[in-house]
Amino acid sequence: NLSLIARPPLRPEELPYCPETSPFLGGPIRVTFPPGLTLEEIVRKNPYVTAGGRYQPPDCDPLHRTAVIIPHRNREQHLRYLLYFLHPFLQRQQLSYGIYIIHQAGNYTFNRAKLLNVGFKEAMKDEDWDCMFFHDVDLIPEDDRNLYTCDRFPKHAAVAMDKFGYKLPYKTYFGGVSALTPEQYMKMNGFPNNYWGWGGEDDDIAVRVALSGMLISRPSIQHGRYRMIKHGHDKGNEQNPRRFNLLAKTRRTWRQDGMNTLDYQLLARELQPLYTNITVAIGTEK
Ligand code: UD2
Ligand code: MN
Repeated sequence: NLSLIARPPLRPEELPYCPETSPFLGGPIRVTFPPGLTLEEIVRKNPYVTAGGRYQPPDCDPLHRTAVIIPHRNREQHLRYLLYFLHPFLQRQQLSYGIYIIHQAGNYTFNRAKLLNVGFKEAMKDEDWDCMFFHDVDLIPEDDRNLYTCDRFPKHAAVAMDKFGYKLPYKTYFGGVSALTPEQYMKMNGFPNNYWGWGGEDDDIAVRVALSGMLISRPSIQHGRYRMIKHGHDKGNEQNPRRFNLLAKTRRTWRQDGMNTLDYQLLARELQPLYTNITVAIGTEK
């Protein structure tokens, strides 16, 4: 019975600022996957989340506004688990936040980085976010102290994943979860639009960070821990055979490919209870 669900209270005019460190942080998170989890159950557990997957702390004025951008196609179960963990996690950090699912329409080869560019553009239409988190659908953060806020430099957050033995696989690794301010994002002309299929786009992004004169910031190995939900290779996201050639040219191409050349067709924008769904046609490889 929906009428029994607690409603967020009206927001008083003046709220004190939220504290620098949230009192709700609990440290390590026990990540297990409840069988038969439904979206309705997640909605019930997050009564303060409003349409489109938005949230404001009820009793203090947040210091940070973070948009979480998730590239997606055909990973409904992973999405459910991510939402189940991410909503309470972000609330414990006392953030103002919104969750955006960027859904690639059609069956053509997947393009993660281009979807992230679309997510950036579409999320910024809603609000002046001060931090964008670019988040794989299958990565669950395992520690509350992995703050979903931005740093002085582009942040690579997924530094310690179970699949890599909880350490960085290589020094310039930038995959999984990363966070940039809109200024940092525009300074590097966003992400590449021309990586179709699996691989290489994360390394290209790391190269763009360096080429635009920035460093990589990272949480500690104790805090930046993630579990990746086990999965096989997706149909429609085969290894990109061009990735090495593209990477060799990034130095020459990054200014001509990115946010300044992004084109796509917005097919739908829906305010779901737990997220804003952006369905987009992003075209095909040229
Ligand atoms: C690694 C990186 C990832 C990316 C990818 C290469 C990790 C943890 N992550 O992921 O950031 O650089 O290599 O492209 O090392 N997706 C869909 N549907 C699909 C295919 C992909 O939703 O059919 C999305 C989804 O958010 C997924 C992400 O794209 O998490 C990356 O794809 P993946 O999980 O198949 O690749 P993986 O785990 O090797
Ligand atoms: Mn994955």
